[in-house]
Amino acid sequence: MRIVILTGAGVSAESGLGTFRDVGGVWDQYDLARVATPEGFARDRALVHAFYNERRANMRAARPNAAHHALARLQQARPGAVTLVTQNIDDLHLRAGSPEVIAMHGALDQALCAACGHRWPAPAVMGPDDPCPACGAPETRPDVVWFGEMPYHMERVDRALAGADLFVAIGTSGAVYPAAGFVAEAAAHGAGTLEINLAPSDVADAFDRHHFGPATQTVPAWVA
Ligand code: BJW
Repeated sequence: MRIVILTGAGVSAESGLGTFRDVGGVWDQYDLARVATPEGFARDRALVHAFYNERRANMRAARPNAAHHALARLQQARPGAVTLVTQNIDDLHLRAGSPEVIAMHGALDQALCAACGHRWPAPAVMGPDDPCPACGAPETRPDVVWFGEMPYHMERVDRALAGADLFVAIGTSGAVYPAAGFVAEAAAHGAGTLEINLAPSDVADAFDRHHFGPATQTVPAWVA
């Protein structure tokens, strides 16, 4: 049985990291267009760095929860059979012991040079004038995927979806593409589909089955 699992912000919510679209979520506090688009970065780099510096500090203070640990156990128990794709830029799946994670929206702990494409471990605090250690250009940005940019590792994800027997989405609202389209893609290739979420997502109707409730309860119960 080949399983593809997609996770979103809901899986890290009970670790204290805010979701985006829930009431009081990140997009209630920040204007998405200013902090999560290339145009926003071009307009005010200091603001965007401050946004990600704060989230990096929150990530480093957070701990993986029972849902991250359950998914790591599942991957360890079925070597090579479970593809874990996350939209999250936190490192909680890796810290829970997941052997492999496809981070399609990038990683908070990586810096990227917009001039030469060099990547390196992000310091705790990044600023608009930080030079790239490879080319020296002051074009440092967080290595994350903003609206209008191409998510990472899509060929790998598409291959996994085409070969999946089961697709499971956990803690994601189904509001952002291409991830929101994975359920249809997997189903078109014959996979069964399961949504695990606090409440029905925007694409809930596309799933065969649902488990609703907090991830720290529903995910360990599903994995067991
Ligand atoms: C719990 C819980 C608990 C709470 N237990 N559950 C029109 C149609 C189709 C597409 C487009 C369109 N117009 C524009 C587009 C494209 C655009 C898009 O989708 N826009 C939409 C707004 C419509 N997408 C893009 O631009 C993407 N790129 C792209 O499409 O490139 C072209 C291309 C790709 C592939 C093939 C061909 C072409 C890039 C998207 C980049 C998203 N970036 C962000 C920010 C950067 C990273 C960061 O700062 O963190 O990524 S946006 C933000 O949303 C973040 C997340 O990864 C992403 C998804 O959010 P998520 O994880 O679903 O969180 P929430 O808050 O929305 O939901 C949380 C869920 O958890 C809820 O359901 C809760 O109920 C639940 N929950 N507590 C279990 N305890």
